[in-house]
Amino acid sequence: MKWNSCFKNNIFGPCFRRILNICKCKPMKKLFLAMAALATVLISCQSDRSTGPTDLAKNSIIPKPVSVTSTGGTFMLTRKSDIIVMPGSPEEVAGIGHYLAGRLNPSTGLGLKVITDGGKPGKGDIQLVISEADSTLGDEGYELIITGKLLTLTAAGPAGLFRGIQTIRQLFVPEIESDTVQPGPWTIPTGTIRDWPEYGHRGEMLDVARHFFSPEDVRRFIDHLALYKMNVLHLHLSDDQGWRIEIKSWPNLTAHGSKTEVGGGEGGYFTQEEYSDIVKYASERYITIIPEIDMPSHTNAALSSYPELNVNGKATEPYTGTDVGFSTLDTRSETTYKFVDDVVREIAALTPGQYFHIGGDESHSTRIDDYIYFVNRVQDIVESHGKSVTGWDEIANATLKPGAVVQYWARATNAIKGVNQGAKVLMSPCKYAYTDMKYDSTTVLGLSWAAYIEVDDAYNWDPATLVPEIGREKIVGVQAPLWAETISTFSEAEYLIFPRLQGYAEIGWTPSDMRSWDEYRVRLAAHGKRMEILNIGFYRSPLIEWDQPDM
Ligand code: TNX
Repeated sequence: MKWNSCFKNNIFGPCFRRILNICKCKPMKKLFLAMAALATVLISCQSDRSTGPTDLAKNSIIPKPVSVTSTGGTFMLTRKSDIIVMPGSPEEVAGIGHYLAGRLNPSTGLGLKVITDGGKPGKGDIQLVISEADSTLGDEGYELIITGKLLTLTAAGPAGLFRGIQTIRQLFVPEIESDTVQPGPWTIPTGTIRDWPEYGHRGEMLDVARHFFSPEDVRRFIDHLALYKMNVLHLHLSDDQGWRIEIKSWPNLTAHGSKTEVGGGEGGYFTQEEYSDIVKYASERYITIIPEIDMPSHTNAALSSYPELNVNGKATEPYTGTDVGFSTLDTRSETTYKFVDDVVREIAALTPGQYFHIGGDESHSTRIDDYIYFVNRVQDIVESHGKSVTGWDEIANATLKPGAVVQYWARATNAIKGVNQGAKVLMSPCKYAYTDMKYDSTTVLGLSWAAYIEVDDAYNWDPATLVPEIGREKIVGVQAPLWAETISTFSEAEYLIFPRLQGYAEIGWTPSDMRSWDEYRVRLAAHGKRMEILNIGFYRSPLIEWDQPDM
């Protein structure tokens, strides 16, 4: 019997005994045993490389999929693999195919092509199918059937296919994310994944006002949101320290109001063209941009750009500190409402999403009756431009319009007031979901007024039980804000955002009874390498055993 087959067929017993008998002395026996162990390891490694992983249940996908069934085989991408788009699919599906090819080709070097002319799928192909047959999947759900021959991704519409592609990415080893050719082989286990989100709103907020981040930074961040199946990016576009979006009818907002940021840096702003490019880039990833103009407080950048917006008619000085609540628009002046109308009109015209965020937080220098009058009028303006209102939880003190969404960040009593008026709630509780909070007392960046939020704190909460009066049916989803007082580069932003973002993504997607920290932390560990390859400057939490292999 050959040595190789002796090991491969695992019939160690007779082979071993015979040889051990031949090895008369102890050192020889020991040497033989050591060689045998080494050979076993080498052979098993080699067989792993040729057959690949076979247990789909042992995946590290974040957010955790709703259902996974393993069939114990292996699917492999090869030079013959292509991406097949079924004829008759909406045009967008070919775009999604090209997005997938763009993710897979740089690292695999396999040159997968997108075939749209009705070619029959062959071994190693990925097939993208639109079918409404399975209504459980909803708008963003998908089904992935992986056999030894074919990988078939089915969804009711393009958004579901796009989410499913993120699962395909994560099934491969982290090196799939590389932008240079890696050795492979490119194998994944066979089986079926059926998956859909718990909540329709899963997002992050980026404060580009306290410090400005470039359109390139924002686009890169959108790519990272996409990888974790998030679907909303809320942009906090104005605050005391800077106005960050071009408004053509009020040009001094950017000519003057954009030139500052916390600490005295040069600030910046998005031209309308740049903003539209961001919106388009996000929508190609099935991510909706929610623009926020924070009012009536958090408005010093506007107040210093236009004297007529101030109660006393005098422009304020630019502000580069970190206090809050000291500024207010003149809520009883028609000029203010002309201003708000122009701003909302111009931004709404560039924003396809349903919501316009009116801020409304921390208006400590606005009298409560003025505040309520203001929020009520601004809601009318937002509605007149075809958008629904969303705002920080304080807006629930006004009379909310049907369809309004209250973003709970600080006061449960406010959120409950909103619910009692029929509004829905977006969950951003500052004690769990504020990504500008430090991880612990040693974190250099960030603030700590709400809490220290370690990676387990960020994961271990359930939006549906956080506030007993606000049940699951009232909640639209989860959003984690990143306030930018203490961060001035995007790699600093990444340090605070990752790896808490993965937890928020999973809270938003995976049913709470399927989530457990002990199981999640093992999956998260496997994302360390992936984040490294993607150059995400994440926080290496001591709670996670990083550097484990991906599967
Ligand atoms: C509170 S959260 C704010 C922001 C600050 C943040 C800092 C909210 C609606 N308002 O203006 O940037 O705290 O953590």
